[in-house]
Amino acid sequence: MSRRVETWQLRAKFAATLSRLYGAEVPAYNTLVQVSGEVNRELGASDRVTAERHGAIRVGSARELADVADLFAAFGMYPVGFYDLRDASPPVPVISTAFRPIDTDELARNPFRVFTSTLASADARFFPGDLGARVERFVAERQLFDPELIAEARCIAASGDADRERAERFVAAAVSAFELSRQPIDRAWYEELTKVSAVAGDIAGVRTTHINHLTPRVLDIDELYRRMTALGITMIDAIQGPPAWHGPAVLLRQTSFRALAEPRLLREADGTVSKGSLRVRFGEVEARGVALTPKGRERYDAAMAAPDPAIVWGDYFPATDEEMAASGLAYYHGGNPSEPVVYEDFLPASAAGIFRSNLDTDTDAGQEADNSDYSLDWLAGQIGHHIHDPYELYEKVAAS
Ligand code: OOG
Ligand code: NI
Repeated sequence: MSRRVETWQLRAKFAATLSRLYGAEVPAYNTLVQVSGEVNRELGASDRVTAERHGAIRVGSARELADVADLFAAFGMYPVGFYDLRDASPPVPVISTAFRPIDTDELARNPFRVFTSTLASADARFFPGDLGARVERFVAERQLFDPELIAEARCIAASGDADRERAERFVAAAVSAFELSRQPIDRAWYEELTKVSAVAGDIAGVRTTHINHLTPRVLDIDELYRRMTALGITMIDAIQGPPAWHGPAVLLRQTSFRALAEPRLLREADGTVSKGSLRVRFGEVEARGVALTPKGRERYDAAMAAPDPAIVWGDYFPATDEEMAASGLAYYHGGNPSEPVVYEDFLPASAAGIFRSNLDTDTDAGQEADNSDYSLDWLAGQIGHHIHDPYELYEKVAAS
């Protein structure tokens, strides 16, 4: 009799297999994983930290996101939070959520999460005239996920496990949906979209989806940054998120290396296919700190609004976990200051920064009015899944 493979094991296998695929596609990612591993080993990181990854994917419509939601549910990953990156300055024309485990036990077993963005094609500020409708038609005509894969995901999600052979087949099929396609790309269409936003080109200029990046977790991101730079890998200018300081690390700090040119086939108007290259995929690394309460988050936003947050950080945050816990600024397991609750989510400003750092041009919101009605409730209704509130989850985790 074959042993059952549980949800968390499916998730761990999915993360590990995606990581192998991405390492084969983008070798600099392997360097990042290796250097993160070295830093982590020197600092005595746990197995959870060393195995920990997040991914980023991008889809073209709520219907495609619904498939993603069904697929990820089989891995015990559920939508948490709503990020409207159109509000960033400059804006990115997407709305996003993060799929991740939500229970303490599941997070401890494997916390794999995927930041998932959907193109805001109904927002006429970015897609004026008939462009939005043309994008929607193009996206409606493609199929990112085999309906059989989604049906299998629903089945496995309902039973909560799978036998070994079925699990292997399912994980392999799920991973292959995120492989970079070798199909030729229609150059004129891709370029028309790229003029609006490089993200629009990446999402709706092609008939498939792919991993945009995978991100290992590192305990000391400043040290990682120095080592990558010393290896001759060009990192983006800054580490996104809170500054380095001697007190408790909060939320999330991230940095990335610039997207690398990858060979892609391009189809010209006359039907000829030529070899070209596109620069969209990159490597990112992150350090995670304690999750902040709404009160702590307000402090965070206020501190980050300062011209140089590093200088004023101590005016906003106490230097010990004891004081953080006592002033209700952050979550701790059972209220115990030696057991911080790790921040499992993302930061909209950093996410927009990570997007933008890898684009050659910024996007401007045009003159047309935004008649779209994107919101958390709209998105949840479209995908037929509840979108969890991160604070409710941290409250629960802290209490458990
Ligand atoms: C997602 C960018 C956001 C993060 O870690 O904040 C992100 C993307 O580029 O698709 O991954
Ligand atoms: Ni990321």
